[in-house]
Amino acid sequence: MAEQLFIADLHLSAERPDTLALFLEFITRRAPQAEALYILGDLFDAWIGDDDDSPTATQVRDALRRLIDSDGTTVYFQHGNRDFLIGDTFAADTGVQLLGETEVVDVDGTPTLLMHGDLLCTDDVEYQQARLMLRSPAFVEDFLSRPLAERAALAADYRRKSGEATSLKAEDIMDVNERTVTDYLRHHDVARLIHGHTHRPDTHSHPMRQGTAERWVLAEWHGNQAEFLCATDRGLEREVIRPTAA
Ligand SMILES: [Mn+2]
Repeated sequence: MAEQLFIADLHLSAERPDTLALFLEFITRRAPQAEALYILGDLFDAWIGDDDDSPTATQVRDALRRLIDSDGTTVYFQHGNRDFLIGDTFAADTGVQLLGETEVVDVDGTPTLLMHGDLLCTDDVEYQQARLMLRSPAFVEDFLSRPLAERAALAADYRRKSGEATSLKAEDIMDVNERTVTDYLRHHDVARLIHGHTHRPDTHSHPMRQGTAERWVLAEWHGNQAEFLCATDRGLEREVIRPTAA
């Protein structure tokens, strides 16, 4: 049966060449076997605009384009908090289809809610306020109107100042609020949620009014090992990719 793959929190950047190499391996070796690849945000450690012509941005764009054009895998992209500025130009350049911040898709026959995950962390009031400010049209318009080099410097400065932004450790990211999780599940009338962001890979059960809902949390990527989810007619399974010996 056709496979659907789910990944999140790769945090690709020039500072993590091993993770970039493993992602490129995943895209050329594993992803072509799947019908669909869902990238649930934070593919990049920072995205400063679709005109970014850095080697990392270019390599990722080219790899996604090849996967979609040559191998026929459909690729969906949901924004993370690091790469929420990915826009229509990136989608046109690569062929990926941009998703909204909540999307319900059929995963092996089960309606499944897909989210990046940061919206679930409602106990982090400071973060949610910063999130609103960073995504306001006025902030985005002003930021994108600046020269590429200035945007790169501003993004680096922001990452230095923000604790979460410099660390991949789960303890530096607040976990989800249980009540918020069940509110989203109920609102979308689903019994399964897949998300990333918290760097706490696990599978949770949430008691609902009717039955129990599953919450699958994706792992963050590292250069020596990365975990992703694969859906087939056997259900959802975790799978690991490691670099092939050089
Ligand atoms: Mn995130």
